[in-house]
Amino acid sequence: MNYHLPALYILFSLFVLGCGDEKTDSLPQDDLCSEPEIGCFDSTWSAESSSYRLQLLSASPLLPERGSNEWLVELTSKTNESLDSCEVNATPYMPEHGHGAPAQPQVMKTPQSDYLIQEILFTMPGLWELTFDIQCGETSSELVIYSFWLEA
Ligand SMILES: [Cu+2]
Repeated sequence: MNYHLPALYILFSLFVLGCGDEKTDSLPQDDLCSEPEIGCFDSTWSAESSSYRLQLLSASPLLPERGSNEWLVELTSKTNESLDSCEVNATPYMPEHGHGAPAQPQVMKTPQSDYLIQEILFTMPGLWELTFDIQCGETSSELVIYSFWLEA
């Protein structure tokens, strides 16, 4: 597994998106989301449970697409302490359709204690809900949820 791939993808994506685009310093996310009231994808999203916070560090592709997506997330306590010996599971779900993804994403802890989530399979446009099940040490697990609208 190559932990440096997401960064390369992002650099490449920035280069491609930057060409011929007036807004070279920011991604035209609003233009790409037809349902801002539901929630456009935020490339700097963070989400919390009562004890934990997840922060997206990078995504490949940079904006989610149908097919396989890869996200790198940082797990900390809500007081911003780094955490060790935690297990993270991610489950995609479409609440409006009542179905999930055809396979469970693979989660790999990186040497930096971030979590690389691979094979997040978005099969169709619409509202997607990512539920992250976080278990640290002997404490009971908590759920962190992030939802966004996936464009066609
Ligand atoms: Cu669906």
